[in-house]
Amino acid sequence: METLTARALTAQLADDLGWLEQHCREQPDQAQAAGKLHLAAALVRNCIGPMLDEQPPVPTHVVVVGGAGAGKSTVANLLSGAVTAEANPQAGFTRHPIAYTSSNGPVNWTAHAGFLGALQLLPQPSPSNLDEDVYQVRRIKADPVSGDLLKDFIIWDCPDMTTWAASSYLPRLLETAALADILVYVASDERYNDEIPTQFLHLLLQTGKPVVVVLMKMKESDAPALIAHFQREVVAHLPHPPGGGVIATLAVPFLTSDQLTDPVRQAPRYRIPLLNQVAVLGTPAAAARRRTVLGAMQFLVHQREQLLSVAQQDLRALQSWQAVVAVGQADFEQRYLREYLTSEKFRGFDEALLRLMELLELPGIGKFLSSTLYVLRTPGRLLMGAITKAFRRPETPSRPELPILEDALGSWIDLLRKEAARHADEHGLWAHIEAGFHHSGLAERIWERFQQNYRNFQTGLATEVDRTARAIYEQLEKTPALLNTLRGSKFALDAAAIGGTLAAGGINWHDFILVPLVASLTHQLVELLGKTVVDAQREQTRERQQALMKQHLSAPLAEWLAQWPATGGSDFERLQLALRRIPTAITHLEECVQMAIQQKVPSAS
Ligand SMILES: Nc1nc2c(ncn2[C@@H]2O[C@H](COP(=O)(O)OP(=O)(O)O)[C@@H](O)[C@H]2O)c(=O)[nH]1
Ligand SMILES: [Mg+2]
Repeated sequence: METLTARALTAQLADDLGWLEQHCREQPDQAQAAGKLHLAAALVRNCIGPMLDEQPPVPTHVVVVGGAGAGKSTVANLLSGAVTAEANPQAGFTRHPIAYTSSNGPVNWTAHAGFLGALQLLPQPSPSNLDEDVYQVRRIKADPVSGDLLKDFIIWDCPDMTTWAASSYLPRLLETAALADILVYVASDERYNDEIPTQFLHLLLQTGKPVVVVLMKMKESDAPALIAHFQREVVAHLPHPPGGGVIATLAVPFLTSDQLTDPVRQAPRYRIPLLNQVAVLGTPAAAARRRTVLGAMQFLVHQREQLLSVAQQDLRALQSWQAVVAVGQADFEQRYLREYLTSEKFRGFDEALLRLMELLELPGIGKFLSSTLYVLRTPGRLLMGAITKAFRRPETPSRPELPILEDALGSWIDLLRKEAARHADEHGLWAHIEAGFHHSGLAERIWERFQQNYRNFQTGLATEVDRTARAIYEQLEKTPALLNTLRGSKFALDAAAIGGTLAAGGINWHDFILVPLVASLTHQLVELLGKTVVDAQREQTRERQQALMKQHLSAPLAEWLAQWPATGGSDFERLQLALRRIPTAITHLEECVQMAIQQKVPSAS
């Protein structure tokens, strides 16, 4: 179960990193970042995966890398002790990785699932210049003089480090370099400081692997000076992670053709120091492998942000799309408020106002008194009514809601379409959206969404308005004490005003005008208070309706639009999946590695 989980995890992480690498290669100026992603995926496949899968630490992998014509194949021969690597003056002759191992060395080490990623094991020996996604294993008979280094070591000869561009052999080189427990970096006298190989070396050193540098083809007398120079000019500027870094710089001066054809017997002076370095770094094998795996893990942890940063352009494009969606949304909501809500009357509230006034009239004997007052108020009421009517502005009939929303949506869609066309050549995401409008009926789908959401909005709204209007008088009905106080106050106000008017002037002919007028005024006052309460509720409802529209209609639509480019199996959906999964997978993998290493420590020591 544990193994299965770890295996699934490494497979998924390698897959996500691989996807990101491909995505990265489709963008300009990202070749180096793509290389780094390939290396990361290859470390997961070739170092971490096998270790979690209980693969034994033997054989130890020694990988020879360097620039074109530097002498890699020559060094591979020095190490293996057999002249089987085709040293060739033609640059880029070696096109796929070739492993050299003893004929009685370990078997089955290639069997691990995912070993060397896309590279297939060639079933029969082939020339090194076969330009395919393959690797081959050449078995060498042990030489009595050279000893049998190859019994526990595999020596890998690799394609050249010449470019970051996605030439077919760059991924093959990175895949094999990731496998290394020990790296041998070869540079020739005349090109020891070439930019591209040095950049590769810089990257590879970040994996914590130990590197042995071999400088080739100088005059023997120049060797010490060249070594010093290389250390000062190159090594000093390279990373030195714990356990890794450039461990030694060796010189192999220009060899004679005899030495080239029989390095074991003719060039032991140069061969033995090299073998010693490799043997020291590779023994014990378990410690070497632990260093490889920990280094790979550290690489993933430290480079996590950088690995994901290749998606920055995509995220920026997605954010700018989302900003355009938000501008459209704000505009849509504004139009609804301006063109519809502001002039909407909420007729339900006028009814609520009537009910409220009715409630304030006194029941029983009070009703008689109220009726008297009602009669008294008649002239005033008629007068006020006439005044109000005279001064009320004619009502402009408000436009129905749906056409306003449809117009607003139309402009929103126009904005999106226009922006998509404007930015289409800037980033694939915008091109994808433009294609969405042109070929996948994006506008129609927006309309469909809108209609669905509009129905939800209407249902939500009907219940809401009804509930608020009812709540106004239901609240009063439910609290009789408050209602009676209000009724009493209104009556007292009426009575006091009338009484006051009479007392002030004695009974006069003009009281017949004044008393009804005052009674009417107090009623108007109370009605105004009631109206204020109801109007405040009406205003709240306006705001509430705006909020409901946002909740049911514009916000879900905006959210759907904002995410649209990253749905429906698009590249951006895959991208987001990778971005989400990679960091957690790395954290999880780190725990697995720590656990596995702790379990292995007692048996290793
Ligand atoms: N005479 C001589 N030729 C060398 C030496 N090192 C490399 N070469 C030649 O330089 C060419 C490129 O070397 P090779 O090992 O194939 O480089 P690679 O492309 O890095 O694998 C070949 O023709 C080698 O024979 C050396 O020390 N002496
Ligand atoms: Mg070669």
